[in-house]
Amino acid sequence: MNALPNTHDQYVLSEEQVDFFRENGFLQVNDVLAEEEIVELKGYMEEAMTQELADGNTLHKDRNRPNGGYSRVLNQVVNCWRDHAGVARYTSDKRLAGMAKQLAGASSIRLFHDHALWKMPNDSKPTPWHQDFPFWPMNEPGGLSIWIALDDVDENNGCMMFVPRSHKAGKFPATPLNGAIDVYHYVQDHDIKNVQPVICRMKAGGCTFHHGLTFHYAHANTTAQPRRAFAIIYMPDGTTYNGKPHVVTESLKPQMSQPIVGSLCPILA
Ligand SMILES: O=C(O)CCC(=O)C(=O)O
Repeated sequence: MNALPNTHDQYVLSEEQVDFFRENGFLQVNDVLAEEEIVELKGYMEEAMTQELADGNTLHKDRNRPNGGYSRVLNQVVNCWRDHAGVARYTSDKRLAGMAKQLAGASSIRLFHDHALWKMPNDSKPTPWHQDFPFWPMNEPGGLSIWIALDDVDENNGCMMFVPRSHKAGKFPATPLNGAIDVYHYVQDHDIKNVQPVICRMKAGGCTFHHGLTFHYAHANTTAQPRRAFAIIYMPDGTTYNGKPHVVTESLKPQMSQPIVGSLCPILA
């Protein structure tokens, strides 16, 4: 997909890009962050990650479990923006949220959460096929993610892959992402099993968007360097709570079937 005009105020996706997303459930957009922004965000993320590792708050502690544990798939820190004001600038960036709003076709879009997604070298495992929506405490499936590459990514270090149109196949069961179960096997009776996945290789500063119901996967990192990505999950304003326990909503205490709102899920665009 085309690079964006470097306006620094607002990014407007073309009708073709929006149509592509609506039809296929994902969209690659190159050159979303300028080089100096990539350097800055990488620095902020390293600080946020180092702090979390020191506090023992990442989901990386099970490295020696059978199947390698989740840490062999990802080192993940959720809601870096709450602890790092520099990261918060990017999490609330109106250029990024504006594109998400356009793709969702929403009148306004809220933050659900951000997360650092580091795929570490040494016995790295792929992120197995999955949909995100089954993990979210939301009734309506309008949420979407932006996944920003902070390093150049390809099949060797963990680029993403999407199954076009799989967001139209409905919601499948959620399973742990430690690589033990490949959720893709649930769709064996569905037409989408015959659809060729699309590999999204990118330069640092490029991004993909994916719908919460789109099946996606990331390759293992076979290089000697971490693969660093920053993702932000957005939800259309008015998205309601389905009661599922979730680390993001636990302090908000939303009411069943009521909109997820509050200072930790602000409107961003
Ligand atoms: O970064 C990865 O390996 C996977 C990311 C992912 O599954 C997501 O952003 O929903």
